Amino acid sequence: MTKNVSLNDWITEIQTLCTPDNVVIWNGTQKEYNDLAEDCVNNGKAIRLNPKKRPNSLLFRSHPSDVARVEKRTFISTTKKYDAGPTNNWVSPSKLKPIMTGLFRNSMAGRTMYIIPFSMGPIGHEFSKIGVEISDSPYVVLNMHIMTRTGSRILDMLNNGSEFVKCLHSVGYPLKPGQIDPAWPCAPMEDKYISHFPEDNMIWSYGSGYGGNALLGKKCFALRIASNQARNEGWLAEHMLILKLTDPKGNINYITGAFPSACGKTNLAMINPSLEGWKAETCGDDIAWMRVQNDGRLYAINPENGFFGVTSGTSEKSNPVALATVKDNTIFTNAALTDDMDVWWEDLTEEAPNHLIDWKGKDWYRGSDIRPDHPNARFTSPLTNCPILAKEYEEPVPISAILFGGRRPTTIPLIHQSYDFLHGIFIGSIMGSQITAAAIDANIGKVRRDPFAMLPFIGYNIADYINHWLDIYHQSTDALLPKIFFVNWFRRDENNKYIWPGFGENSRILKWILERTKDYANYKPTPIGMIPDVARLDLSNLKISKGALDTLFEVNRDAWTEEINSIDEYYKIYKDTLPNVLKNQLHLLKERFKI
Ligand code: GTP
Ligand code: SPV
Ligand code: MN
Repeated sequence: MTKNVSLNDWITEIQTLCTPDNVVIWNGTQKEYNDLAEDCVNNGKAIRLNPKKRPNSLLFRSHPSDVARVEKRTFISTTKKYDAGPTNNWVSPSKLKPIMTGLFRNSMAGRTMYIIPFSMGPIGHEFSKIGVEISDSPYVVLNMHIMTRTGSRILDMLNNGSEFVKCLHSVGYPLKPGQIDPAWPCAPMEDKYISHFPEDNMIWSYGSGYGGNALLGKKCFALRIASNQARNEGWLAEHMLILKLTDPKGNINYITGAFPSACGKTNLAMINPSLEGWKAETCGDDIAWMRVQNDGRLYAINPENGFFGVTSGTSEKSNPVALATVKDNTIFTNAALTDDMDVWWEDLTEEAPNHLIDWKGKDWYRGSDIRPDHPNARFTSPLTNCPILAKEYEEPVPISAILFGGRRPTTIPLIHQSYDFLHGIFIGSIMGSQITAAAIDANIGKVRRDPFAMLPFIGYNIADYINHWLDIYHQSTDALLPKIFFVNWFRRDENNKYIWPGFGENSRILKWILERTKDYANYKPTPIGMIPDVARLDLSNLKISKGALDTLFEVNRDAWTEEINSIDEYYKIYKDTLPNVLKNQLHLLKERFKI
């Protein structure tokens, strides 16, 4: 056992409750990783990819019902319903704990229980937090090994009495003696619970083995629990990428970007700028922990140690950096398998191979009308695989601009800037985006409000969350805080095609953004915010029609009247808790439109 009494007590309690066959403490060595990976291959849980093409890499195929986060089964369990707020599923701990204790009872029978000590953030950094995940899923262990800093170094800190977040996970599929384990065990939807107990700094996840449901350091800890810790301690835990940009003169700036799930964070974090002389480096692709420091500036650090990225759409043309990142030591989930034991996904190559094994393990032939990979298929790779990883990725970096964004086929221009920080908070609060395959949802493609790209991840009441952003604002001033922008790479034309080429070409917009943070680029005021003077935007060597540009930068009064009506309607979720800042900003927006 360990030298941490509360950890020992907890391990004993869970062992007694879940009755696993074995208990293993994860020390985090490469040998353990290799051995467990080999076990998974031998037990039919994983496929080893061709070592000549993809060294030390695995393909897992999930159960077809367990392919993404399950927002309907995700709960914030607080004593008072108010503390979960109108955007979260709430059940009181006194009701939820007995239900889940019943599910966890003997849930690990026939399985090994792994104790995974991990650090979110660099080991020992003053901003970092420790967690311990107990899980009966080898897939989770292998992924946590890549996604977090794990093992004996964290155990040492726990042995010295470090506090930790308790993260309990079971796939919810106990085995009877002699029963054969399926490749991807999980529980039926109605038994899945992804539960957060912020009052106890505790997470209980039952029934799913996939991604954010099961890798508890990620969304459950680094966003939902950490947002509670951040609120109490005066900082921010956000669903944001962190990007380092160096302009042709050698000036360095850092930006963050909050886009909803599967809306372009990883791709922007790995951008290959089309503009000559610009250099981009990755600090983080999904989560940023941010604090105002003594100089009044907002600093961000990535608490993760790996990428859990969407494969779909990733190609040599769209994202060569991601392709280099996944070249070895990578776990793929729900990609298709090629005849030479490598992976394939939609858009990897212009034409699909003739024959594949699809993500359900069935033969697939080119021309089939179903796709061979799952739209939420993912890669898990260490940060250090990324060829453009910034050398300061383990340091907090000062942020010049915050980008909000989403998938909006209409209405929202390619880029606009908020008039000031408070207007920026408003823009964050009204963010809308089409629902993607990153969560199991029947309404893929429907636009929903996703404030700050945090709708599924705010671990407390959204009104308090907005007020917390105000508190951060009051820790500094407009002049020192990042400038706030909204981008929309996803506007579509009448044929439903994206109008803007996106990816590396987004560097043109980043250039304008950085100029705006220094205040020397031209802009045009509009009722919704400041947009570029298109005549002065750097569109060198880009083929794009005048008509396309007109659409990309249009602020259409009718469309915005509809948008404002929809915001009015949406704000009703706050009832009498709508923060004044949002009321005032909505009023100002209406005034600027003379509505
Ligand atoms: P999560 O990991 O779920 O949080 O997603 P993410 O925000 O990191 O999104 P990601 O960068 O993985 O992109 C999701 C999808 O959007 C992929 O299929 C990308 O190819 C596509 N995408 C990303 N950036 C762009 C862009 O600039 N233009 C277009 N058209 N598609 C993009
Ligand atoms: C997201 O959905 O925002 C993700 C993937 O980053 S998951 O880890 O499954 O939450
Ligand atoms: Mn994400």
